[in-house]
Amino acid sequence: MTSSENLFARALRLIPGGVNSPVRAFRSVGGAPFFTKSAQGATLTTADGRELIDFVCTWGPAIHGHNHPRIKAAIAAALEAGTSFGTPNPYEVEMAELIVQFFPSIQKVRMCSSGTEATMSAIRLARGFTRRDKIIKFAGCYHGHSDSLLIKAGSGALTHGNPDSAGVPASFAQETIVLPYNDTAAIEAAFAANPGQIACIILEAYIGNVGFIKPDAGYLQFVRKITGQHGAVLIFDEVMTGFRLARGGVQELEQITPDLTTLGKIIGGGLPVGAFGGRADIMDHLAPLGPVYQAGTLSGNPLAMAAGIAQLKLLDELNPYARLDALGHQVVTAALAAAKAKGMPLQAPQVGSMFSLFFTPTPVRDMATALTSDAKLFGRFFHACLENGIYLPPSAYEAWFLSTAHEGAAIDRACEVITKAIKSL
Ligand code: KE4
Repeated sequence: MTSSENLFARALRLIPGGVNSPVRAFRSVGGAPFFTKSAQGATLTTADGRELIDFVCTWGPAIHGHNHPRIKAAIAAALEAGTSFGTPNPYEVEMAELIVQFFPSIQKVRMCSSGTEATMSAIRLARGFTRRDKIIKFAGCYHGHSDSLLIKAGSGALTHGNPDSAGVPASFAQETIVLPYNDTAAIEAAFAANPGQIACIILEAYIGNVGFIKPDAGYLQFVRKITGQHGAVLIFDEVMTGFRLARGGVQELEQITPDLTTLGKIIGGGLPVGAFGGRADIMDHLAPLGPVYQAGTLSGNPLAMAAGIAQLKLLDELNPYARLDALGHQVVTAALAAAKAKGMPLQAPQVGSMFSLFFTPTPVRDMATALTSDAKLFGRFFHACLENGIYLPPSAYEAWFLSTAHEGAAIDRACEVITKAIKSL
């Protein structure tokens, strides 16, 4: 096995940026990415033989740690029967039954192969169901890379967004209204300025993609109420938070019933997966029943379903949420204590096994306040941790994740390193 440096040099010749997903390239923290040879529990083993305690957890799926024996065994058993059939298979039915059991708001569900597919399909479904074109998303929320959603906040609350990515036609961007998160007046104004035109609001109810941000008290209840009043579909994007923050995600914590929910990550047990589901009267607009087309060669893939079923059953058996919250609290408590001792401003929002550190004196409640965080300082912090065997998300604007496998030695070691790293800044 060659070194990360050698692998990266070869990758750069053939893969744009040397990576198959941009955040992996370390562009915002500097330096070159390492390549992972294997993963077990809370640990990654790099191509250079280094062992790193992992706070990315493959961006969420590894809630029981990497390569869990139960999930590995489930994949192996499914593999005996083949890898893909292109027909309905028994695993899909079992997965659908588990999802509706965990998420009471989901009456019907459709599987796909990524979170991007799930949110893209949910928006098309909301547009087809309401026969309206405009959608509302929030600055800082990331819902995958479909054209309608790669739109950054324009200036002012009601401005139609400007494409965040080249290649998104202005005609697409004009249908996406980007608002500041945690701002109820902005939502009211958007509905008043676009009467009868808004198909849906899609949001990360707890944001994980600009760092971790919680909603103000009552905000989500407001969003639920105003979408109901205007006949707009409320989509909770729980690709990241679903099954992670609670058995039934944020909608269980907040006791809110969205119209549609998108899922991914954990339900694939580490294999490619996505899902969207919700009210049956909306879902029944999907082909082959209704006029909204959506499809996928590998949707409901038996290996991914078997892995996800094993993962969800393990969650049901272990009910690890209090343990995960204690672990997350242990990390942010250590970081805040180290920053306090140094007189360094630090925000450390945390719920369960999702949290992040913002190097700013400003309480973080939306993208604008998140961007007051010192990203350069985070880069130095990131590398001080990596040098001492702790791998954090390689961006100041991502949520950290941990797993049940972090309990014990790994979390203690991580708190030690994080404390020392903050002191060294
Ligand atoms: P995927 O298409 O990457 O499976 O899912 C898109 C997506 C949708 N919704 C939410 C709330 C998400 O967090 C994501 C993907 N999350 C990123 C982490 N910030 C994936 C990491 C990456 O892009 O490589």
